[in-house]
Amino acid sequence: MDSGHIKWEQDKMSFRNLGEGNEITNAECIISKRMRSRGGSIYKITDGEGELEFESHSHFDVGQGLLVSGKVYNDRGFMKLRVDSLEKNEGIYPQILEKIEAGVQVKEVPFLVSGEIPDKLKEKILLCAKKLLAAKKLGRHIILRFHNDADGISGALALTKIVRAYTSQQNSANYSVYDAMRDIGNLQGEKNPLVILLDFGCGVESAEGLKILKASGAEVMIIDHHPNEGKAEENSHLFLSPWAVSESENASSYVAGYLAVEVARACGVPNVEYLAPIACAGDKSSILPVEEKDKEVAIVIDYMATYSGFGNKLDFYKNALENKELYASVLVQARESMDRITDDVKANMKKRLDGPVSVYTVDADRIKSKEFPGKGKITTRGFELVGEAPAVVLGVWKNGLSFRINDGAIEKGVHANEIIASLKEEMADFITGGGGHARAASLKIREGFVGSVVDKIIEKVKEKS
Ligand SMILES: [Mn+2]
Repeated sequence: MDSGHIKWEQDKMSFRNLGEGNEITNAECIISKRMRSRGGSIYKITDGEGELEFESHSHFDVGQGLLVSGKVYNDRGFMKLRVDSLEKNEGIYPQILEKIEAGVQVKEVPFLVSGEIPDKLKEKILLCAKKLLAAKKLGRHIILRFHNDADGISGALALTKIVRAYTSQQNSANYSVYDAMRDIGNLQGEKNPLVILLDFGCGVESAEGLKILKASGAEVMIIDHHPNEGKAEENSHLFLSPWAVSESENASSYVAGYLAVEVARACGVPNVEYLAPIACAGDKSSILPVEEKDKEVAIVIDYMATYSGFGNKLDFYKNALENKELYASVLVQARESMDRITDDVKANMKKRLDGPVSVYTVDADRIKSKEFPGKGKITTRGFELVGEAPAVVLGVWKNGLSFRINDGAIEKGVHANEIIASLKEEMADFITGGGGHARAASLKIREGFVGSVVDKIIEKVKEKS
């Protein structure tokens, strides 16, 4: 058989430049869409450069690789294929995906934030954009897991303006082995799925889950701004993180929602910019101007996220933000809850170290709060009360604590993530988990040992200042 001849013909015969009457032989392609029609289905196929349609009574899944032969005809303006032969082929997906990714056009718009970090992230932002646009063209199956706060949720709202995805709320900063098993289970039978983790996944406690997910064959994209202590680049295929290009503790301020908005803008999504300051408001980042309205939206999202469970779909938030009455009512409740705790926080706050960097604790178990505001927000409220002098505020409760550290203390080299890393080594028996940013982080501690961990933290702050 003259296989060279067939190869030559295929090289010439791209779906892009096919016309009526052309014949194709064993063309490699992928089904990118299935539409019902009377008595059967219309399938859209792509060879990575162009698209064709064919009708069939057989069932094929989206993502199925095929070798097709047939003749092209014009059906009221659509180029369709009268199929002579058709053979399933599982091996060609990656090369066609690669072709599509190489061919999609992204928009190079100036970023919303200028500076070294966004400049260095440009290439990764464009790669994420290409991957998502190509995924859309190919009808790829996508799972989008987003962190359950204003940053993660506004980022997810931005990404779903690019592609349709199965969205699922993640009520933890770690991607656990359980999470991996659940995702792998849900992905059974899906061809070349893409899993996106947004605003979480960088911690050491995510590494094992990520390894398993990656080994399952899913492609993994991580968009996160948490310090990359879990070497997430090794356990993912595409890693968009300010920590990949910077070691400054300010890297964290390039929040996940902001990064997602830049990806959406590179995809040409209009009117997506408004989500970036909401993400910044939620995570207290000042890379963009944040207005009162952004803070409002962030607190509404945070309030709703606190009361909603794992796996929550994104539409829940989208609908609430569009429903004026619900939005106003949630805002009132959230603000009242925040105001209500202020006196409690003042009463339960103690100065534990008076020095160049002071340390305060807030006993979060004594604050009358239901689920909202949670421990982190209680700590933040304490933090807002201490003023400008270099300070560390620790919200403490029976089996954990939360750090908030201000600029003055950061400048003196007091970084929560570094303290946590050394505590994990020195007090491995007491500390059961934790992580976070230089300015904001949290620890899980065995009950009964929170006091000794606080003492140790005070010692470490003293050493630095
Ligand atoms: Mn975040």
